[in-house]
Amino acid sequence: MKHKTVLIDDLLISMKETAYACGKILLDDKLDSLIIQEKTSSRDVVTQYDIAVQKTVVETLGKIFPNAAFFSEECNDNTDIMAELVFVIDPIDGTMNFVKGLRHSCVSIACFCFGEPVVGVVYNPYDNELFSAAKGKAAFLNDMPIHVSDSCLSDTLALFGTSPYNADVLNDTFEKARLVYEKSLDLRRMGSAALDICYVACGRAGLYFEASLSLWDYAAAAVILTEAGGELCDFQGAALRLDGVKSSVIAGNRRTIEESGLLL
Ligand code: LIP
Repeated sequence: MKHKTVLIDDLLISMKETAYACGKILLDDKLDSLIIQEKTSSRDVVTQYDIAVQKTVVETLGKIFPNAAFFSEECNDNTDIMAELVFVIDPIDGTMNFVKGLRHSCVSIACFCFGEPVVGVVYNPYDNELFSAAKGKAAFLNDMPIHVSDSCLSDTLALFGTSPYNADVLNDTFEKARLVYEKSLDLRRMGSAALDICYVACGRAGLYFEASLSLWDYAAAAVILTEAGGELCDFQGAALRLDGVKSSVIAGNRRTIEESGLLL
């Protein structure tokens, strides 16, 4: 058991240091020399900065933990998510915000042990805010403890995502957005799922939802929200998928999730 505790502490320290280093890459952006490549559509792009951050994470953590595997938005071929040590990476969550200079993006790094998420780190370099958590050890923002709001939905802001990579969920998303808008103080679409979930974790918002997300979008923030006393489920009320298949996501406290009317 001690070995596992030491490993978890080592993971947390190394992941935080790596996230800080990657934050410097985002801050050093030369937006006038961006190389933007389309992936599945004009809404789904990757830049040289995504690749540079991913390379930094893989090289840094791979040197410290040589037996680790990596499952990243920009490179996830044949990674066994059930392996002993897997880092799940979104090099830049909020890529379109980054491309447009909207300065609301983050580096998201999760660590899975045998398929169980045990450490999450989400770093927004623009605000110098590092959200972190290790399973069973509470959640922190810049090393200060955080906890979800215990307010009812009508007293909180709600956040959502538009799943721009999946046009099939467009109508359903905006029907849900209206439903939640009418039950909350107001609605925000900020553009980074990981930061949205972390904002719920620290009580800035009471609820977040999005119809279709990849594991790397929510893996790290899910550890942080859970350790901050929050809950996550999919639109059917089931536990989020951790096998790499896309999932819908609702994040909040039990009360706001039930009050939202989002559960099918
Ligand atoms: C993005 C999410 C966002 C979602 C987009 C995309 P990316 O992550 O943070 O909330 O709406 O579809 O998944 O692609 O910028 O890492």
